[in-house]
Parts: sequence; structure tokens; C-alpha cells
Amino acid sequence: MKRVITFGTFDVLHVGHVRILQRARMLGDYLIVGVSTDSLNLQKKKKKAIYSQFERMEIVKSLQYVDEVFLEHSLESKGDYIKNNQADILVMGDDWKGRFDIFKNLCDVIYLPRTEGISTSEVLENIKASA
Ligand code: C2G
Repeated sequence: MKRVITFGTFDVLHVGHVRILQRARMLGDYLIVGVSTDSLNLQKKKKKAIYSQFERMEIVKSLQYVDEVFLEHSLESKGDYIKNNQADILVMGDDWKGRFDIFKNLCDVIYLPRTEGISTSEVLENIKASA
């Protein structure tokens, strides 16, 4: 059974998130998602997530493509997360291209094209503009 792992904040879920999770799942048989904690997200994005880490985990877990979720506490722990979850494949959007090649000794590393024209920040801007 091929175990796929991926990571993200997945705030205000949109089709870009759904499509990477769907494609990641199709590369194996079981998809595990590390959902960034609120503090890791703040560190990465310099602004608070709209939904809490527990709400974001609940939403991601509800998707048909996702088998398991856990909290991603740090980018530096990615190697441990890969090992502890016995992942065979790490999948990330290609905005991360090259950033995780160091884990090629642990698992396959695949970067998939991002979905163009959508991001959580754009969605939030649109909501603000239409309010
Ligand atoms: N994504 C995508 N298309 C978009 C937006 C996002 O394919 N239009 C992908 C990203 O490339 C990433 C995943 O969806 O693989 C989650 O994106 P974010 O929630 O923005 O997460 P990110 O900040 O990239 O977190 O350990 C790595 C980090 O936790 C990744």
C-alpha cells in the first residue's frame, strides 16, 4: 500500500487545495495530511489563519481524498513526520519545488503544478471587496 503525505495550512479551503489533495491521493493508496498549527502558519504567512488548526483539520479530514490528518508543528520536523507516518511519497505544490529534495533519501518527492488564479488571500480580498 503506497502511503502519500502532504502538508499545508489549508485555510478557507478552495479548489486549489482540493485539487492538490485529489492528485496526491491518486499517486498512492492512502493520503496523510499534516495541517499546519496556528503558530506554524503565523510563522510562515505572517498573519493569522481565519480558521483554527482544529477546524482546518476537521475540514481537511472530511474530504473524500484524505485518510488521515495530523498537526504539523514545524517545517524542520518534516523528516520525522515522513518516517513516523511511513510515507512512500511526499507531494507538494510546485511553489515548494526543490525545497524538500533533501527528503529524497526517505521517500519519493513530487511537486505538482499549483491551481492558477486562486489563493486564500485572493478569496479573502474578494469577500472584503464585495462586502
Ligand atoms: N496549492 C495549490 N494551488 C493553489 C493554492 C495552494 O496547489 N492555488 C497547494 C500548495 O502548493 C500546497 C497546498 O495547496 O501544496 C497547501 O497550500 P497552503 O495551505 O498555502 O500551505 P503552505 O503554506 O504551502 O504549507 O510544510 C509545508 C507547508 O506547511 C506548506
